Amino acid sequence: MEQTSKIFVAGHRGLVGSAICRRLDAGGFSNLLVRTHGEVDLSDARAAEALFSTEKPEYVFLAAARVGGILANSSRPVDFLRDNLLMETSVLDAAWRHGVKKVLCLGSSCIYPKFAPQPIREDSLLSGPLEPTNEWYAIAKIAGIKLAQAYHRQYGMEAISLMPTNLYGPGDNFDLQTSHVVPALLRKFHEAVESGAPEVTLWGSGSPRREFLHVDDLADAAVFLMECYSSPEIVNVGVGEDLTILELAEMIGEITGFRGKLRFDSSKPDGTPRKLLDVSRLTALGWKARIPLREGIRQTYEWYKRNRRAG
Ligand code: GFB
Repeated sequence: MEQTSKIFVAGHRGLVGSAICRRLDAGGFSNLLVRTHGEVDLSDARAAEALFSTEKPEYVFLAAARVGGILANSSRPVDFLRDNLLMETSVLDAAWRHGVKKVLCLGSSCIYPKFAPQPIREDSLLSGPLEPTNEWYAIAKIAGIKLAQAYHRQYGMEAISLMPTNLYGPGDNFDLQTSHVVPALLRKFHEAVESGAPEVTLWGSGSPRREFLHVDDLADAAVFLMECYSSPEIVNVGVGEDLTILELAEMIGEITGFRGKLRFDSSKPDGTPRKLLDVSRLTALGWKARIPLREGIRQTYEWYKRNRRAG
């Protein structure tokens, strides 16, 4: 990418898209194209086609997606399957029709089988059954990977796909029904400290293991791969280590100053027992995550408090 290349960041208001914009700005890329969902609905193929035809972007970061935590995924299957399929299809097709030089697609570690050998290598894709709580989203993201590979194979379009592990960071969704675990726990602990509540309730058993990547690290990896990677083979993006949800809760308790008890609501799902990514492909390409989990969560907590006050 040249610093003046026209770069479309689809989904620039989301957790990932906003981090990619920050990273591109910091890198001196000055010709970013962004549109809100209200301006252009990317799940509408005609709207995507009109945008590409008028604006002619040269590079595309496809960060627009319908995303959410374990409960949102299992309770709104149509939104997660349909909306993601439509967005991937319209953006990849418009990109091909209008001669985009390269597209970067974002998947997720939940595309891998529920009981994939750990750490999970990229070749585990489609080797076993999926985790039922997020199979709708996973199927949409697998279709996105295959569609990108298909455009590469049939038309020679450069389209690469990254599989990030669980993400967190500034700009995350803190709604307790639809969020992922890190923002949910930051909010629950913060509100418990504020109100003096003696306990906080977590979902599931606390025993599942998860790996967490700061979204600024993901954005850095995305720009790195956009510049130096062109294979249609997918690439995992993670930190290479994980912890249990209980350990995560204890860390967030320390950061927020919560000293009460933890309770576990076993009526809520645990999801997959573990999904630690094997990051050797990315490491061999020369990229490594830099933000330690405790520091990243502390910084996200500061962001949350500032933005909560600002309403
Ligand atoms: O982050 P999370 O919603 O997503 O949940 P997944 C991770 C773990 O934290 C699960 C537990 O075992 C939850 O039961 N947990 C404990 C909580 N307390 C809470 C809470 O208050 N809120 C939430 N949300 N979780 C998602 C997929 O799975 O991961 C998506 O559904 C996507 O498709 C995303 O892939 C990265 O890691 O289980």
